[in-house]
Amino acid sequence: MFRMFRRFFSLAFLSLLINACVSQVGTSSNRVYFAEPANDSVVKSPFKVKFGITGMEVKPAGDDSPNSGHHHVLVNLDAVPSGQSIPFSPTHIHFGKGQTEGEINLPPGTYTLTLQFADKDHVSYGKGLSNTIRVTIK
Ligand SMILES: [Cu+2]
Repeated sequence: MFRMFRRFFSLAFLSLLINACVSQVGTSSNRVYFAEPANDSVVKSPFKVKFGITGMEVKPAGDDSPNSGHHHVLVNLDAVPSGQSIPFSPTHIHFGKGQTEGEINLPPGTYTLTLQFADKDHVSYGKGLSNTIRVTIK
């Protein structure tokens, strides 16, 4: 009888462990990316940016939906660490209406653009929900 219990509990534990692994995988598949422009492309200003996302929902700033937020494009800046607010500045562009595309105007040169996803209060989800490309404006 005791052995059966032990077996049952170890099986239950094992399935918990597997569940934990599956949800881990689910979390790490959340990502953001530039659908446009392509990395290392040469574009003319103003140029169109188009954002892609998996595993999260795009909502306007202030919206309380779980697992949601809005996009930001950071110009020549690294991802904002998780839990830090994204400042409002000319190089921190907020798409706070929940836009999934937009237009950016920059003088000629080569730039890094970092797409950064953040919550309803503009608090960053960190590097895991960011993606950096390089573009040259001619
Ligand atoms: Cu924002």
